Amino acid sequence: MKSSEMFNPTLREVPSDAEIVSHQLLLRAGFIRKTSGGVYSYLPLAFRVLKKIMNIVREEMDRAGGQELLMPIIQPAELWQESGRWDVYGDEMFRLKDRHNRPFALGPTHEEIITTLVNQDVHSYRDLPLLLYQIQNKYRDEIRPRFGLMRGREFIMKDLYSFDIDEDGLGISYNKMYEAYNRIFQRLNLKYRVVEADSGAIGGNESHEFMVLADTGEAEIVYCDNCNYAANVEKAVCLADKSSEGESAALEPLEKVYTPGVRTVEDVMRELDVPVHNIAKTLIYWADGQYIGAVVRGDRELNEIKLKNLLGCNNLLIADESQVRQVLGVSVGSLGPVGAEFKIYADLEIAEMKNFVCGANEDSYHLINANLGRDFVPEMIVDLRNAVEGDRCPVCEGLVGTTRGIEVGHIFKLGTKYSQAMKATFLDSAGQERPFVMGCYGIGVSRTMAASVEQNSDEDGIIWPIPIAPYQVIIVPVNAKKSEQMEAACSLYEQLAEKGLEVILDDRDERAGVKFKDADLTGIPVRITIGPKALQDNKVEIKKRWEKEVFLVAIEEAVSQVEDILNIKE
Ligand code: 9G3
Repeated sequence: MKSSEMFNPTLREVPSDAEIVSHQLLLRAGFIRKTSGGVYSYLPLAFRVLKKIMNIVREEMDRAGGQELLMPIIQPAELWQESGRWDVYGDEMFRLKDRHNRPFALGPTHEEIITTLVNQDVHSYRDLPLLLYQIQNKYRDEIRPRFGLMRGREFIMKDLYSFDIDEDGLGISYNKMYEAYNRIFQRLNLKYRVVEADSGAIGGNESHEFMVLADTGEAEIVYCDNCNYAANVEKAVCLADKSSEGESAALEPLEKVYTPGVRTVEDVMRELDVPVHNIAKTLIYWADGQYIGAVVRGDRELNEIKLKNLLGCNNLLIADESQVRQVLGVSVGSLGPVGAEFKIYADLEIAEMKNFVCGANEDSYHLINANLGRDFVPEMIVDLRNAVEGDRCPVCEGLVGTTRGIEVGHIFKLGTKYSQAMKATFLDSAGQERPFVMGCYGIGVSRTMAASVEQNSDEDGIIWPIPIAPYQVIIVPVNAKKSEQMEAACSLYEQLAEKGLEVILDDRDERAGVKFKDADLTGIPVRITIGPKALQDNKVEIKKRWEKEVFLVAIEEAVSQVEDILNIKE
């Protein structure tokens, strides 16, 4: 492809709303353009990258026994009503009506469609297991689409669904996908980590996420280098702290103290001169129609996912200042578990604390020397907080660290949640009717492209890994007007193309500096420069995008040198 003929509109300035490097560089280098908030056009270079990612995904899905199909984007409401999910997702679903006023959604995912499809045509255990997948656009009306391709409202997903006879079969299908995903992310040259994950609203009981390691990732990962435990912070288990075990500090008498203007944990620390680990923080939630209180140590973050799973509720909303005032007649800064009129759930650490400070459920007052058991009895004492760096690993009790990641893959054991709700059954070997045992497995294809840029760039632009680079080689004649340079460039171009390589010839009448800058920005792995001086000695210059140095090679050697770099052998 000649640069002069390419649709590759680059930008000098980074649009101000592009916060992360992948968004900035994909825009600047002319890979994507915003069509609407969270909705992007993939320009030719991006589409080449996407096709390469899709092909790697496809190869590994096929190798694992998957069969590719393509389901509709337009999905009738009835199927979602059958599964009970039509009313679960609210405004996140793009909803539309046809001319007869019948309701539809733009597919956010395809559990309902595939379950219906398989139920219609699969009747016997002999037809199982079945692994079906597609690669397709998905639609989710995110409240805040952001970070370019990371959180779009339209995005490309590979979704595979497994159908098995029983849990053992599901285990086998799940492991196949686990292995296939590892192969995919290795082939994509990504630095990633597999972590235990919460299944969320989708249901089921085992789930792993594949996280590309990046500081800009939205997910927080808790990991242990001692034993390899790794989990999303949403899921990471916190152990009860045993450090104070055996200590039997005397329980001091509970006392109410006047604390005007004291609202935050910091205020309490300062005004009452207590360390933060001796303060209990109480948060009020509206949980499916009732108020409940959750208590964690002053310096801890409450983990809403743990609380939600514990309560088994659909809707969990924190009560704000005005709701707390209205319902409990007290400011949020004075909330506490002692004498509370609602159920209290206490974090494990609260049970270990002695003589702590908490709100008195009365404006301008706190309690000192509060103790769980003596002064209040919670509904439950459970792990409710977010894990932090330095916590004990729940597996080996070593110290955990934390890091950030971009979720590019997520696999779930669904069990029979969808097949039961949708009455999707088969006949087992004894002629018994049984629901399919299902799993679902997703890869964010467009997000994976962005994640790759997030991990592979420098101050000059993108550095595409060879397996997904839009083109592998760019040839830059220093002066396109000089016929001997252009002739050498064209000859090399033909030879490389003959070898099946994907090559750009920068034939533009631009200064060499401009062409080098664009080649760097675009991230093409290998650059061949043809300049007047080297050409006199029959030499050209080769540069790898990920190294600073250039080296000269004889022009007849150039093709085999490039092949070596790209590691393509006949
Ligand atoms: C919805 C909306 C948003 C959603 C869902 C449904 C997330 C929804 C979970 C999944 C799970 C798996 C197939 C491939 C692997 C992942 N957001 N999820 O079900 F209606 Cl609006 O999509 N799906």
